[in-house]
Amino acid sequence: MIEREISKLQTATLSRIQAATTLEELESIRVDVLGRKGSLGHFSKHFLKLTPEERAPAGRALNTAKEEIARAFESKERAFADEALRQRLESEWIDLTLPAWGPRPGSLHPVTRIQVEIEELFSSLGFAVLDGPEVETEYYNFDALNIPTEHPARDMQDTFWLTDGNLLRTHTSPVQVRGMEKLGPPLRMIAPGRVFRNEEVDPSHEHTFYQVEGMMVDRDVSVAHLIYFMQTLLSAIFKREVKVRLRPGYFPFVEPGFELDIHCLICNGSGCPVCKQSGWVELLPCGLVHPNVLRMSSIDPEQWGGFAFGLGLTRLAMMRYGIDDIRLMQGGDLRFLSQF
Ligand code: FA5
Repeated sequence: MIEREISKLQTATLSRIQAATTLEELESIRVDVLGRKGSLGHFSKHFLKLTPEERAPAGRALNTAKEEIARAFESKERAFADEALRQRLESEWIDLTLPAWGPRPGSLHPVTRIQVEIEELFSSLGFAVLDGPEVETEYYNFDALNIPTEHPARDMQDTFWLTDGNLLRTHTSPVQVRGMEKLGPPLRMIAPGRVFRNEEVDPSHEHTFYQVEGMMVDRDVSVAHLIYFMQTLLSAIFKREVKVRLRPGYFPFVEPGFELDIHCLICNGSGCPVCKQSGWVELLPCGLVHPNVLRMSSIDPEQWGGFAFGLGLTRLAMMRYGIDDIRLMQGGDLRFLSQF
């Protein structure tokens, strides 16, 4: 029976189509079955040998087989096309809702943060914020501050001398002199900046660190003014009660001179490498401006008086943030810096 043969071929072809895994495979099945010399065409040739009664059901079976097989090809091709599209979409997929890469946001260095706070505080108290050069002349760094060439105070600060006779400033105090020369009395100024000393580096000493110079020149300025401004400064920075002590200190450009020390906030006074086991950190030398210094800047000490201070800004930042080694400050380690 030819119908049975056709039906067998139909079933076999449908399962070959079903099992095909590539378009090429499908194409070769098409050639095998529907091609000019394909198996279905082979049946058509046999039709001539059939009786008219046999021909009608055989023709129907052949048409059904052709239709079924054509439908199976079509649906398999669609499945291949769908799969190809799915794979392409998957490989080209991007999530447009993800944040863009962009540069990583930075943050202000702890020293800069405190510097900005101090500048804002003193500006609100009527102080000008001045800047001065990091490469200074010997005159501004020493002579104009009552530190003559032979004075032992020059040995207190190991200096980086430049070959042209200038130096890297060892403190921000030269800006006092520049401020007095430029603005004259009455004067309220601060001068934050970087200073350099040829020192042995340890947990509390750097060769490059920051200070804030402060100066007020007016009539009848006394130690009471000095203490008031120092207390205002420290309570604004620490936002809590901090223990301080004032002891006599010698600086040729102030008379009397003081050292204001802060109770070590790293160890709470019990002793650590930052406070050199003493419980106190030297933070803020200060005093009343020496008459010679006023005179050198053409200010009459009979008419005017003043106070000055030189705050160790890097050490202040260490106390504020509990940083126990000054070398971290300029080490450039992002693990440290990204905490601020
Ligand atoms: C001076 O530099 C004076 N010009 C300060 C001054 C100004 C006194 C005005 C009186 C009137 P001194 O050398 O002590 O003083 O330094 C001031 C502060 O800088 C110190 O209290 C300390 O907090 C900080 N400091 C000094 N040396 C270092 C260092 N190597 N590393 C980090 N901080 C330092």
